[in-house]
Amino acid sequence: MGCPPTLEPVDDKDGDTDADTDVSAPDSGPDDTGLPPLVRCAVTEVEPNATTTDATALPREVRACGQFTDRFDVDTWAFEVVQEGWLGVEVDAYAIGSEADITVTLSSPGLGLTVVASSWGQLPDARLMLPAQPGPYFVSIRQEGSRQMGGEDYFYEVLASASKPPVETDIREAEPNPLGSPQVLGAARSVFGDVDASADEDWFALEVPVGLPTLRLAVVAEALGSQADMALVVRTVGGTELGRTSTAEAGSSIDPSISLPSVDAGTVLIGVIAEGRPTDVGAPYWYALSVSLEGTP
Ligand SMILES: [Ca+2]
Ligand SMILES: [Ca+2]
Ligand SMILES: [Ca+2]
Ligand SMILES: [Ca+2]
Repeated sequence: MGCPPTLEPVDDKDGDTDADTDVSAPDSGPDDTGLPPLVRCAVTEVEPNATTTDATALPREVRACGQFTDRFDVDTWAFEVVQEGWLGVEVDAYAIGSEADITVTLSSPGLGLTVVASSWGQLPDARLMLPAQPGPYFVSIRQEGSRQMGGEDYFYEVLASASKPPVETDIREAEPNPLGSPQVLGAARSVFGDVDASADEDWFALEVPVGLPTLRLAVVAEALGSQADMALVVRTVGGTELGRTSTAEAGSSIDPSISLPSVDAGTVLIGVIAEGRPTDVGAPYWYALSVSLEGTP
């Protein structure tokens, strides 16, 4: 197969209205990312490719194309990470007009990594962003649910790319950081952390000064391709709970945030609590916590 001939022009996000349909002469218009325009469908899957042994090679930084021949079709792609760094894996289907609902599994058997993504943010397509060790990686793409069909309307694009760190933070969490021994934030206003173990809780101690009683906390994780499902808890040193949120209650945002208008001066304890499955541990499950203190409006 090739790219579906019925594929409508796709917004290539470079500010013009044409699509980059001619892969031999990528659009030279300005690009939001500062990176060269992506080449689309320079690689197409080669069936059969259901397993890691017959995977299609996926060059980095290239949007490759595949199609589900029927609802049981599984497509496996293989690539190599040669240098430690942030890795992004995106699979688009819905976003480019496909009928397919997808589930994506990223694995690196030698590294003991297996992570499944089926959506990100408010979109039904899948995106993974994680700090990656060097080694061979596989992306397995299948359809989700039994009502799926196959054929030319059931296509997708997959991209594996090296990435800058998706967030900048002042400090990194230091495990162990249980409730009884929280990490002191000091002047830091943002922390990078991850889910180190099953039911991980990361606790931070924040000094609330007189005159800045409004405390706002926000976690960014799933919105940027982390698979971490986190909740936030705020309590006094004495044990009184001042606030709690969870992703289930977060409304329009998947990642939790909390705003407390009048916190007494003194130390508060901030807990970032893993709510995912017990196996949701390791590099794909990271978060950034940001903290702000303001005066009464
Ligand atoms: Ca296929
Ligand atoms: Ca296949
Ligand atoms: Ca942790
Ligand atoms: Ca911890």
